Amino acid sequence: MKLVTPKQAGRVLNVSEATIKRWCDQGHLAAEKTQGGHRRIAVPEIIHYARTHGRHLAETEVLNIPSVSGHTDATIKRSLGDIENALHEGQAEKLSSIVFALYLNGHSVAEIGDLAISPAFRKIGEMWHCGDLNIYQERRACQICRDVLARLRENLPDPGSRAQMAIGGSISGDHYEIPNALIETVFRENRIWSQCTGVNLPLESLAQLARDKKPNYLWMSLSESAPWTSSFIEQFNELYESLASMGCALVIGGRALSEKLRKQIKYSVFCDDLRRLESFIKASTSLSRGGA
Ligand code: B12
Repeated sequence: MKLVTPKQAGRVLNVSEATIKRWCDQGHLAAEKTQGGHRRIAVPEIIHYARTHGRHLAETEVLNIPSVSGHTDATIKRSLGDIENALHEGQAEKLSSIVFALYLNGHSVAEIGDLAISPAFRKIGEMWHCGDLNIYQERRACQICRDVLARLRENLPDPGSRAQMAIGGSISGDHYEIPNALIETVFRENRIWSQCTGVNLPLESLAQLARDKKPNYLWMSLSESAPWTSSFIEQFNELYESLASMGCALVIGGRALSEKLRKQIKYSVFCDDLRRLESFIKASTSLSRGGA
């Protein structure tokens, strides 16, 4: 993780080096100390500070994050057209700048996913359907979106060694990566270690993964209808039972989960979007901490 000096942090947050040192010493800005006793601040902590205190970031190149100048007042509503353009034109830097700006302006990853990225991909799907977009543009849009989300995750505060863990992905026949990349990022933003293990995974392999890693949450994104035969449903429900006996929540969501199917399968929570997932995480983590 990239660390910066108080002087560099001051340049980025537009305050003096002395102010940064004071914030560190008062615990407002998390800092580590070098062996020589000098303060060093992790980039995600600076981003978190700016976001929670409504401060604009200057000289973002010091932090090695995308430039957000030109998007400092970005809101989801105003940015939607730019996100669509960046995706179908394959402009990775532009997409990064907008997503980082939205995040810095206080939008959660769940909001960015539900209200900007998902609608932008729906538009891409419509354009592809009407022949206005080539297949390579759709594939490239997925690639840059995954890269931008990975870069955002790198810049989220460390959940800490005692944090919970979430793993997940999509089952055989389902190749949709973007919902998984977003879910991974939503967990991470909510201070839960998360890892998407991939798409098109046999159910048995996900079950083995859960036995090996013993996560607190196992998510499944179901965008493409699986062959939901009675034996597959039985296998699915057995997975739920074995997760429940380990104290692991099975979190499901995605376009392919019809109401009829949901009545036949067992799960801990169904989320039709990422904001629902975020509420579930917040409720579960507050319960596990003994809160209301
Ligand atoms: C990209 C894409 C693909 C890519 C994906 C590549 C990749 N690397 O991920 C690939 C190449 C796999 C693909 C293939 C096909 N596709 Co396609 N695809 C899309 C597209 C454009 C975007 C999908 C996407 O990623 N959206 C972004 C995500 C973030 O949004 P979302 O899926 O809505 O998910 C949200 C929620 O559902 C929720 N969520 C989802 N899962 C979960 C899970 C949990 C736990 C939680 C909490 C939340 C959650 O969170 C998200 C944010 O709100 C859609 C268009 C659309 N309308 O979505 C078409 C679309 C889905 N595809 C379509 C078609 C026709 C196909 C093909 C059949 C094309 C073909 N002839 O080969 C194949 C099917 C192959 C297969 N077996 O899967 C049609 C489906 C039509 C239909 N009604 O069934 C669509 C709608 C395009 C269209 N307008 O015609 N596709």
